[in-house]
Amino acid sequence: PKNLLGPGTAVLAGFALAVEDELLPALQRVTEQSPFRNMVTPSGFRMSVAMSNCGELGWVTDRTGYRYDHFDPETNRPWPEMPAVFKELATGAANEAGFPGFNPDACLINRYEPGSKLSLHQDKDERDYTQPIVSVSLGLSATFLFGGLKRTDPIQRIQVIHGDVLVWGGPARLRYHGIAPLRDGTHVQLGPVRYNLTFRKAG
Ligand code: MD5
Ligand code: FE
Repeated sequence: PKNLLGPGTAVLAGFALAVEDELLPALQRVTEQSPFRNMVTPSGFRMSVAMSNCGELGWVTDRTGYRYDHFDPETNRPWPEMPAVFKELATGAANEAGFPGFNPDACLINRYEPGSKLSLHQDKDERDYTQPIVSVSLGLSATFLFGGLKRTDPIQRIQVIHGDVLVWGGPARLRYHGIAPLRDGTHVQLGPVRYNLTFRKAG
């Protein structure tokens, strides 16, 4: 795998395509059980990215803060189980990137529509920063913003397309990152939308 983004990163171009026929129906089943919603940040802004989760723990935000929770606050039920095809894709990608034994307990599902964005941030709500994060891009392409360990470090931009899998671990785990506003478009299979599956060991 290439680590053109620096130590601890891997870009596995098209890695998810081999399982897309199982992945897309599984995504549909999960989000029928826990539908997409636009959550509110602690400062009171509604996010332009709509989210759901599967697995033992789900990432949530509301006026009280960010956290991982066993329950979906919209359905008051546990998050849907992580489909086997999701987990196997994530562990396979982590392994390929040099992180054997990755055992994700959380999968955040982000849905971007044209104009949706994710501002520059670090992922700091997890317990163990030695565990990598695996990100699967589906649908419309996006510009991934990749900074450094400080907010003011220079930003690299890379395009991520349907089927790409990125892995972040070790020295890259706490790098700032974000997604530029999604451009207009329609994906042949998924329509005017980008999905990102973000696998983490949260607990
Ligand atoms: C996305 N999601 O495309 C991205 C993919 C999020 C989020 O950022 O927090 O939901 S995950 C990209 C990522 C994770 C951890 C570290 C780094 C990038 N990194 O060091 O650049 O919806
Ligand atoms: Fe993030």
